[in-house]
Amino acid sequence: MSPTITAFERSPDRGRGLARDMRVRWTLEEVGQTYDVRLLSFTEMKQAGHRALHPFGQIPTYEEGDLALFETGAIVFHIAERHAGLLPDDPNARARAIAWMFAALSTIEPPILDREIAMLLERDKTWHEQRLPLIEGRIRGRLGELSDRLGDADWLDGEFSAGDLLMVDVLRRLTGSGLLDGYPNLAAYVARGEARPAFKRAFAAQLAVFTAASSG
Ligand code: GTB
Repeated sequence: MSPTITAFERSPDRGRGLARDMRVRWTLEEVGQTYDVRLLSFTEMKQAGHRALHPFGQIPTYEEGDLALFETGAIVFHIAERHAGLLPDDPNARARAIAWMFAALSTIEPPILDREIAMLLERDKTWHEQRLPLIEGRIRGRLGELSDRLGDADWLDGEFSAGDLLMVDVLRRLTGSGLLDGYPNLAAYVARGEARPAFKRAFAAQLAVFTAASSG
């Protein structure tokens, strides 16, 4: 049985694959698992039916038989655990790949998210001009450390893993900010992720939703 995920009926990112259903779609494509998508309006996301699946009224969710999950880290981990290809078999290598999943979501993503909030919701605040460089300084600090660790390797720890998938997806949120420009190895790392056939299929699928919504 194919799992069902939820996604924006009309994504505010205009089909650039920056909403968080993208990482779940990409994961499913990597492991060759077909899936269905239930599209939600902002109103529907906040209604009791969806909140039963997602306590915070957000997308994406993941339903598979009796199981309903929210939080993309948990969803990607669940899929990666049940299919071959995204987590190494060797127990230590597997633990390190999982550490990179956490690093993407709890060390790299938070300052990037702070910047998005600053740009989208705090531009009119008197302190916006002071706060933005502080946030961008924190992002650059993390990018520098990540860049040093990646060096000239293709992926963070051996073969491509769910850790790389989440890290690339998180770094893509800097698209258009210019912040990756100072780290050519990270820009190339993101490009390597985006060149994967599974990424391209996932990207095309989410873009098709936006294109259909815009032409309707
Ligand atoms: N920690 C959760 C997870 O990883 O699953 C976060 C889920 C989340 O933030 N979902 C967002 C959402 O539902 C969509 S992805 N927001 C609506 C709400 O909270 O009411 C965030 C997002 C939105 C838009 C863009 N964009 O326009 O570029 C990028 C990312």
